[in-house]
Amino acid sequence: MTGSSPDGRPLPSPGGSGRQSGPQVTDVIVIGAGVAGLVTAVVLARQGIDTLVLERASRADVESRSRAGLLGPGAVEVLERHGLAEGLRAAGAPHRNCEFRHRRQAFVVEYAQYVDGRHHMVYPQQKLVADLVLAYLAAGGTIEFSVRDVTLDGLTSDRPTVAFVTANGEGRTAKSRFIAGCDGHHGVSRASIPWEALRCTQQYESPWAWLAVLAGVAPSTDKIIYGVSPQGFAGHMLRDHQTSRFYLQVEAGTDAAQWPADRIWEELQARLAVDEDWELAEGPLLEPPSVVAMDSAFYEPMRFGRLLLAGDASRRVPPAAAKGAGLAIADGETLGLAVAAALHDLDERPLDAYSDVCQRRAWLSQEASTKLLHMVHVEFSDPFAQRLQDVRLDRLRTSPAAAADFAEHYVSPV
Ligand code: RFL
Repeated sequence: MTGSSPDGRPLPSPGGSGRQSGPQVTDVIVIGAGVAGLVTAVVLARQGIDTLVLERASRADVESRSRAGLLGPGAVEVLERHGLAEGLRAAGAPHRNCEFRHRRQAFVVEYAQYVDGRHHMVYPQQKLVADLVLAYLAAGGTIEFSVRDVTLDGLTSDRPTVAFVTANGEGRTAKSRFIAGCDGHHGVSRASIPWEALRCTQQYESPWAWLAVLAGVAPSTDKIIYGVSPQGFAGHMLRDHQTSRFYLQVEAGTDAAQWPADRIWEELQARLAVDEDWELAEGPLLEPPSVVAMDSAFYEPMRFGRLLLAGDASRRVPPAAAKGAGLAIADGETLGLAVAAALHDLDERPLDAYSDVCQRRAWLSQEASTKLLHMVHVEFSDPFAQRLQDVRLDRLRTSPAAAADFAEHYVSPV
């Protein structure tokens, strides 16, 4: 197998799976070098399975794209099991409690104490992606970055194929035994499945969205803050010592351009304010704010012939409970082990169970997300819903049973 040079460009192959006139032949083609694709690829490559990863973005892009920061214990356990948690252990921060703010009063939920100490780690997703790329290359895997025009064919045959154009403009075709579709929610993999073969269960048009803001300022807190105020929800998340992530509840369809920095800080200051000595430090925005929809969608089954979907390619879970990356990591492990069983032991039972195993985890995570959204989002025109929200937050503050229930959702299954 070949690797990539440090800038991510493909190195020439000594033979076998590199550049050649006929189709390249490999065991598994993984489309997408996000967390789902890279965990799948590492699990496969470590088992000696010939694997080719095709990624649309450059290596520099995937290693600098800021997204998730909070990883639940289930995801961390997957990474530990495969020796992929070294960077996270060295530079990540444990996270065992979180703070709610409601009507200018703050209270902390020590959630880890209700779930045997299970807790999150704060570690930027792009750093994890960089760790996974290194681990995959060290296992002898091949990655082609900056590919384009990826098309899938023959998915119900024994030898599905993928055509693509390399970074230097060369058209290529690769044949494999399986294809792992890990190319995110708008990728080409799911779109290659005939629509009648997929069942989509979704919640259309959530009235809410989040304005996602990344600021170059040290967090003003050592724990995540979920702020509920008459102006709406505001979240203060942690990334690293110089970077903070903030979210503001906005109407779905909001144009992020209507939110210049001054307006963002004014609104964060108002929504996170408490009747105690606390200041929110402001800083420069590190990227233009974006609007993240709170819509949810699940596509089943996650298998069509020899194509298996994983991670965001098979669903969209709102980022409220910070489950998306964890689910993608867990899918990657399940997929890698199932394909390995099929190739090494001719045992297709794990592949047959793959979709159900992943869907169960995902729906549990959706339930956690839905509950948290109802806890923190303000229904401006519905006083009835607001009174119920008051009760929910009050119970969370005062009832150990309510806190334990929150904790279970917050840390499981990923
Ligand atoms: P990714 O990470 O989107 O990776 C897919 C990869 O596929 C590539 N690709 C293609 N490659 C080849 N050919 C094509 N045609 C391709 N089309 C796409 C893309 O370039 C990309 O590299 O999907 P994956 O691996 O399934 O991982 C999913 C997670 O990224 C996502 O669920 C999380 O980021 C969600 N999420 C969070 N999850 C958490 O667990 N904890 C969090 O704290 C958290 N915070 C967040 C989040 C998502 C956010 N956004 C951006 C919606 C915060 C935000 C703001």
